[in-house]
Amino acid sequence: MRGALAALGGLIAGLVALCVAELVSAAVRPEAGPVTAVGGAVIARTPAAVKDFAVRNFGTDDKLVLRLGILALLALFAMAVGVASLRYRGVGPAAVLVFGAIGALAAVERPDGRLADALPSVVGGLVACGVLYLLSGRLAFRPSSPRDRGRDGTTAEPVTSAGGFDRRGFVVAATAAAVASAGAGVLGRRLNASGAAEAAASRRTIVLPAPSSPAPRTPAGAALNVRGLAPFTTPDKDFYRVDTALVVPRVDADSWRLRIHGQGVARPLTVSFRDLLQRDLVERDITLTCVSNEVGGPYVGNARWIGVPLAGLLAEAGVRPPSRGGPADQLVSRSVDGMTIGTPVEVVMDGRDALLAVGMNGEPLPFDHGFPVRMVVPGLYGYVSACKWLEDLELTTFADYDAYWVKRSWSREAPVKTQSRIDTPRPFASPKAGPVPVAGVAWAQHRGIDRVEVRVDGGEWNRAELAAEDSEDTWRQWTWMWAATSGDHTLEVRATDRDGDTQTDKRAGTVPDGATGRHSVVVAVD
Ligand SMILES: Nc1nc2c(c(=O)[nH]1)N[C@H]1C(S)=C(S)[C@@H](COP(=O)(O)O)O[C@H]1N2
Ligand SMILES: [Mo]
Repeated sequence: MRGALAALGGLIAGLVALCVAELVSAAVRPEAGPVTAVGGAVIARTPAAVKDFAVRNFGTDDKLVLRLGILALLALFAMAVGVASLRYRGVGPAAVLVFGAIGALAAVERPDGRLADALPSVVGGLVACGVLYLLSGRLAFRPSSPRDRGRDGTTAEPVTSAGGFDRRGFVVAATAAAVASAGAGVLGRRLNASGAAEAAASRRTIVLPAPSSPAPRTPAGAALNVRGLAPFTTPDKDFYRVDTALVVPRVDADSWRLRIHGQGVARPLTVSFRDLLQRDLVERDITLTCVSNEVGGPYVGNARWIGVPLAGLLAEAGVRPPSRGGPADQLVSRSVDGMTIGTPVEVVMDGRDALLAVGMNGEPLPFDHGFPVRMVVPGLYGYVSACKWLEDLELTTFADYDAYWVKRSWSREAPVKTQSRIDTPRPFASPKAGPVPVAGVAWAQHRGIDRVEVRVDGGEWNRAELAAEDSEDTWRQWTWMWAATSGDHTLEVRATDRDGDTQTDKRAGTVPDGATGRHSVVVAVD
C-alpha cells in the first residue's frame, strides 16, 4: 500500500514538473518545454540510419512515437523515484533536479537555444522537487504523537504496514498537487495555443498577389485518369512532411524578416514578408522529393508554388556565382528553429526556378510546409534545398561550413536521382485475369523523363505510355495495359531521363545521397 502510494507520489511529482514547465514555456516559447527539448536532442543525436528507419516506419507519426516514448520512460522513472524516496527522502528531490537539469540542457543546446529556454525545466523541476519532498514526508512512519493516542494513553491505531503514516495527509496533498498542476498545464496549453492563433490570424489575412509570371498552362494530357494513381498535383493535405520539428513553428508573417548576408554579399539585405509580396512573383509546378524516400516510397509530391526568384534577390545583394568569380559556393539557409540547409550557389543561380516560395497550390504556405517562406529548388533533394520557416540566408563555402544533415553523414550535394514508382496495382493485389492497367509516376527533376518501361516476371521491357510533360521539373504519370494471366507475377518499372541515363537496378539505401534500384510489385492474378 505504502509502496503503491509512493509510486503514485512520484507520478504526481512528474505531472507537476511537466505541467508547470508547460505553463512557463508559454512565457518563454513552446519549443523550450522539456519533452519537446529532450525530443529535439534525441532527434539531433539519432544516427542517419535510425532516423531513416523512424521516418520510414512511423512516417509523420514518428514524432508522436518519440513523444510518447519519452513520456512513458518519464512515468517509469517517476514511479521508481517515488518508491526510492520512501527509504531515502533526499533521493526523490535529487532525481527530480537531475531530470530538470537534463530538460534545461536539452532546451539550451538546441540550435537556436537561449539561456531563458532553461526556465521551463528549472522551474518545473524545483516545484516538483518540493511536491515530492512534501508527499514522501506524508508517507514517512511517524513516531506516535499525542493526537494518535486514545484517552487511555494507548495508541488508537496499531502501527502496521498499512498504517503509521499520514495517509489522509498524503491523499489531500497529492490531490491538491494533481489538481493545481493540471490547472497550470491547461492554462499553459491555452497560452501556447494563443501564440499559434496569432500566427494563424496573420496567415488568414494574406492575399497572394497574382504572379507576374504564371505557371505555363498544364497540358491537358498531363493528368491520366487511372484509378489508384497519384494525382498530378498533390493536395496540401496529402503532401508528405519530413522535418525535425516537434512543435511546428508558427511564425507571424507581420514580424517576419529575412536577412541575406555573408561572403561576397556587396549589399546585405533584410526583407519583410510585405517586401517579398511586392516583388515580381513567379508560379511554377515543381516536384519535391525527400532523400529518405525508399524506392517505391511516398516522400515525393508535386505542387504549384508561388514565390520570388532567389537568383534575382541574390544578384541584388551583389552575389555572383563561383563561375563568375563569386567567393561563396554554398548558400546556407537557416530556419527559425535552427535547421541549416546548404545549397550550391551555382545551382541556385544557373537559371532554374529556385524560389523563395510564399504560396503552395494557390494558398499561403501551410504551417507544416514552412509558412511564411520556404525555399524550393527544382532538381535537388529537400535536405539540400527546401528550407522551411526560413529566416536567414548566408553565403559561405562548403569548405568552411557543414549544414545540419551533412554533419549527420548525408552528402554535401544531392541532385535528385531518376526514379519511378508503380502506384497501381498495389502490392499483393489480386486483379482478375485480362487487361489490367499498370500505372505510376516517374521523376528526374530538371532533366525530365524521356521514357518509362515495365516488365513482367523479368521478361521483355515494354514501353509505358507517358502522360504529357508539364515541365522538366515535374514528375510524369505513366500507364501500361497489361494482359494479365492468372498466377503470381512480379511487375517492375524503370525510367530513363533526358540525359539518356536509365535507372540502375543496383539497390542502394537512402544514406548518403538517395536510394537507387527499381520498384517492383508482386500481384496474384485470379
Ligand atoms: N526547417 C526545416 N526545413 C526543412 C526540413 C527540416 O527538418 N526543417 N527538412 C527538409 C527535408 S529533409 C525535406 S525532404 C523537405 C520536406 O518538405 P515538406 O515537409 O514540405 O514536404 O523539407 C526540408 N526543409
Ligand atoms: Mo528530406
